[in-house]
Amino acid sequence: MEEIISPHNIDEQQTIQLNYIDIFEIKKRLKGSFIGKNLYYEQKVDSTNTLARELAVKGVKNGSVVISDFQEKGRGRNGKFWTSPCACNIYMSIILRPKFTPENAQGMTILTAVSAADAIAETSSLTPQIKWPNDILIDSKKVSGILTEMGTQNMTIEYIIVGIGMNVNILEKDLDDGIKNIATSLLIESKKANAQAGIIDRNLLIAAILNKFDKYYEMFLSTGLPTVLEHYQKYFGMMGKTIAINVKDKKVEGQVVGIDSKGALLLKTGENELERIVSGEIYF
Ligand code: BT5
Repeated sequence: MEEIISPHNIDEQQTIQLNYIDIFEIKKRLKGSFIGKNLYYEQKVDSTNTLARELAVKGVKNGSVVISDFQEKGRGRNGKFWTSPCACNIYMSIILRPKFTPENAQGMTILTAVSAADAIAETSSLTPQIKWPNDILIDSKKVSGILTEMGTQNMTIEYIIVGIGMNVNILEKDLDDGIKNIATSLLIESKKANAQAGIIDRNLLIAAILNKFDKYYEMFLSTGLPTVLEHYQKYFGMMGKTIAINVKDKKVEGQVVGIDSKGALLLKTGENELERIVSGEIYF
């Protein structure tokens, strides 16, 4: 396989040499019934979510997955960015064609978060935490983000795209200045525990995430989000905490008392007041 050094990873010693993602290495590890049976790989894309949407509109199969080594216009929620600088991280999107109704789509972010957290916990000695709705943190820093987008017609889902960005092998010096204080990578965190920690195999990690996704998606379809939430609790460090959250232009404060069966955050905002938050930006 061709070896590359991305421009962002060249330092004086050229210490890090990385391989491109190898979809055959991923495929042979997939255990599920349909997720990733169709794998699309592009070395560089604008955004895997954008390419996934184009493929979804063209009619590709339920469970198809788009993976890339670079994104030039990686996206977060509400027009925010996702820095995707080197062939050292994970940028991928899963295309779903569910039969359920649009209000269940938020559940996809929940089950993707628990899939990603499980995969990290299983393939490393790190302890991931989930920050509702779409962040995976390690030691309070963001290592992964999820972007769930949906195409509907007449209140029927045509497709859901679940995008996962995960900082895997990026080094601290290569993190963009804008995110240096809030972001981390699996390698950065692994090296804190063990200075000798080596490059993490992204093919293995991608397969682990997809296998977990397959498992939790089946669980979601057969028994609903509450069963998935039982697994989510393990990583959910927010229960009982008092938080402030920006919902559109409004700031809501309250105590986290749970997540409901559609994936919304439940906040106790007064003696007898409960607020149901569908999306927002949390500040502790
Ligand atoms: C997210 O949005 O966290 C969703 C990120 C989803 C990225 C994946 S990559 C594959 C697929 N294709 C795409 O184009 N997107 C998806 P949000 O919660 O809005 O967070 C965005 C914020 O995270 C930014 O405003 C930054 O503060 C921070 N951020 C940006 N890049 C980051 C990175 N690489 N690591 C950690 N934090 C980052």
